[in-house]
This record gives sequence, C-alpha cells and structure tokens, in this order.
Amino acid sequence: MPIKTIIEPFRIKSVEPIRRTTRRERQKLLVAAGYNLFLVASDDILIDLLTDSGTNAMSTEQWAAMMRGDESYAGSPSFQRFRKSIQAIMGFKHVIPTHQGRAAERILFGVMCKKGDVVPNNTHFDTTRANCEFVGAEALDIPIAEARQPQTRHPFKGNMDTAKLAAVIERVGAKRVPLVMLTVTNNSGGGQPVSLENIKAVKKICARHKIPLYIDACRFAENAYFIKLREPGYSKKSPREIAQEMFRYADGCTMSAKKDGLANIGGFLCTNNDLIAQQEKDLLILTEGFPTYGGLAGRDLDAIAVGLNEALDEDYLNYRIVSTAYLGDHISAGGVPIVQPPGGHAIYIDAREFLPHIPPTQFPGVALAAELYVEGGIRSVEIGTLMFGKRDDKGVEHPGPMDLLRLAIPRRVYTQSHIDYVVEVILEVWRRRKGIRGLELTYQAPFLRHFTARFRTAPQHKAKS
Ligand code: P61
Repeated sequence: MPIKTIIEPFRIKSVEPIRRTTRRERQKLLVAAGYNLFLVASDDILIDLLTDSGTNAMSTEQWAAMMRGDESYAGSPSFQRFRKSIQAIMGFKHVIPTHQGRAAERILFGVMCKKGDVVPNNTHFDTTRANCEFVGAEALDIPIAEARQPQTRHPFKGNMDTAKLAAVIERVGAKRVPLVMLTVTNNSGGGQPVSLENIKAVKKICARHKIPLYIDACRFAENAYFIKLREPGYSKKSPREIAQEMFRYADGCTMSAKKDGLANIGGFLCTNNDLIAQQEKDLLILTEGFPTYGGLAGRDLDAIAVGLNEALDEDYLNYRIVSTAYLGDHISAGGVPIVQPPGGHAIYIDAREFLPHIPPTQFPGVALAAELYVEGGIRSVEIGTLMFGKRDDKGVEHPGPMDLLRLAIPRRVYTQSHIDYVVEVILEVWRRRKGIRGLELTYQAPFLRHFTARFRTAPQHKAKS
C-alpha cells in the first residue's frame, strides 16, 4: 500500500520557544489592549495566526544566500540575482524593489491613478484599497457572486465577475480606468484562487480597451498550485509553468515578498512599460531608495531570490495546501462555519454565522478573536466590519460585506500538533459561543483603523432563538 501521510517536508534546525500564559493573565492583557490583538505583545501569544506575512521560517539555502548579500548602494549583484529570479517566473521587463507590498502599491497608484479614476479588482486588500483611495481613485471590488457566500463551494471563488468588469468600463469609460487588478489568491475573499480561464477572460476585456492588467501577486505560488489541482488541463504542468502562464497575461504586478517570497521583509513592483517604469523609479528614489535596492538590504534581495523558487516547489506546496485544509476540515467537521473550500494561506471562520446573536455593528469577528485568545492564547485577525466597514460622520457604523475571522498560517513554522491544539481551542469556544458578547468601539484612527482601534464589551444582546 502506498503511504498516504503527508508530512512537513523539512526538519527543524533552530527552535524558538513559545510562552504559555494563564487564562487570567490573558483576560487582563486583552482588556489592557482594548480587545485589539494587534496591541498585544507577541511574547504574550502562544500560537500566532495573525498573519502569514513576514512570519515565514527561512530555509538553510535562504540563510546561506543572505551571507552572500552584497550591500553596495548601486548595482549590487544581489539585485541582479533578485531580478533574474523574478523575471524567470514573471517575465516582466522592469523589476523595482520595495520594502514591502504597500510601498509598491503606493508608487503604482501614485503614477497611474488620479482623482475620479476607477480601479476594478476581484477584491482589493486593505492596503491596496487605502493606497488607491489615497490618490482619490475608487477601489471597486467585483468578485463573482459566490465569493460573498461563505458556505458556497466553488473551485475558483477568487475569480472576477467579467460581465461586471465589462459593464463598469462601458459605464465610466476606459479613460477613467487606468488599470485593472487581480489579487491572487483573493485574500479578503477567503484566500481563494483565481483560474487561468478567468485571468485570460479579464485580459481579453482589458486588451479590448487598452487597459493594463496588474496582478497583486502576494500568493501567486499557492494560486498556481490550486490551478494545477482544480483547473482542467493543468494537472501535468509544474507550478512554475502555471505561474509563468498566469503572468504572461499581465502587464505588471505588485508583490509582497513577505508571503510567497518566503522572506521576512521585502516586495517589488513590475511593469513592461518603459515610461511608467521611469516614473516609478523616480518616485522610488524619493522615499524608498536607489532602484537596485529599494529600501531593502542586499541580503534581503538574496533571501527573496531563493524564496520565490522554494515557494514553487511542488512538495512544499502540497504540504502547504493540505496542512491549511487540515485545520479547516477539522473545525468544520465540529460544526464551525468557515469559508468553503479552505483557502491557501488561511482558514476564515464566518463570525456572523458563528455568533448570530452579535450584530455586525458590534464586531462579531473581533469578539471571536478575543475569545480564541482568552481560551488558548491564539492570535487571529478580523477581516470584516472593523477592517472594511465605515463609521459615518453621525457615528453610524456601516458593516463590511462579511464578518470573517482569519487564522493565517505562517509558512513552515507550526507543526501538526500546534494545529491540533488550535482545533481543540476553537471547538471549545464553539461549545460556549452563546455566552460571547459583542464589542463597542471606543477609539478609531481615520484610516486603516483596525490596527489601533480600541473596544469595550457591549451590553448583552438577546440571542436569536
Ligand atoms: C496579511 F492586518 N497582507 O494578509 P505588505 N496585497 C495583499 C496582501 O495580503 C497584503 C498586501 C497587499 C497582509 C499583511 C497585513 O491590515 C493589514 O507587504 C493581497 O503587508 O505591505 C498584505 O503587503 C500588502 C495584515 C496588511 C493586516 C494589512 O496579513
């Protein structure tokens, strides 16, 4: 019989202790942090599933590459290796390093967009939306309808609604649409992949109107592997070949190397357009640095050059996708409502469904995050009304489209027993869900409010029968 168990395809060379706290300590820490887990020190967290961004464990090859890092201000060989590695996968003419993804976004939108423009995307992530809106453009989310139905299964729930895309361009006119973006995988929509068929269809519409297509490439390798698993005609292709095909239809990309670059910091911006590249490099020099380092150390460029290739390794991707699904399948089997099917980098609990007695205006995702912390020292992040809702001038809270709680899995960091522990904690909170209370906002910043918001518990709401 062939052996079926899928194992972590690595062994551990360097370990980092994690610290246990008592429930009473966690209750106090939570109140001191205004119920916002961004404001809790990571020493007080046992299992940190806040993000998969920059929290990856690097490989021996990456550490070795870091030692080769050349710290020359201009023309470093580390940059040559970085560019070569990116171009071999993505094929773009210009590669501009940045300190992380949002810096690439700020430069891209700063150069390409102006007030009154519209930027369609399957779903903008929060930094993408904020940077787009910062230059006065409208960040328009047009995912397929299934993307907003957490329980509905669809193999490519990250797809863009192409009919809506065509209609938007028709309505506002191509001149007001400076670019179209596709986020792979769709982070705010549950870490769900976009199919090659959809990328091609979006490109076709863009080409008809001479609008460039950009890919938000953060999790391009996970997206490529989902295509291999789910899209007819791709099962025999390697993740690298699939990624190459994905990028062939694009005119440029933004990337946070903190995700599928398997690095702890870094990002980049790519384009095939010489004029745009020049303007982007001019802006880069203003705030990030010279175009051969872009705010990164040479050693970071080398770590990313290696990491991008490791992220495309099939054994690694199989472990990655299977281990994320393991968490999703186990809590789902216990009754917990999650975005189906499980995504690539994270499991998203449907907090509205989990806590139906807490109205969206009392932040069920934040309340659930607080409970997972008290129960087991687990840190997660709300992707819902706090992140995407808005409080108007009259103080009325307008909920986000969904209230999700994301459990993001750092790459190559936790083992199966850590995840078994997370499952047990979530199921315990599920059992006592009816007693969980909503939250009231006591402080919010003018944008990206979720990082610093503070809360107190809301008066008890009557549970729906
Ligand atoms: C994350 F709570 N994501 O998922 P940067 N595009 C996409 C991302 O997922 C993304 C960026 C662009 C993070 C980090 C994060 O409010 C938050 O390198 C699809 O982080 O600048 C980042 O890349 C930006 C977590 C970001 C947050 C903002 O956890």
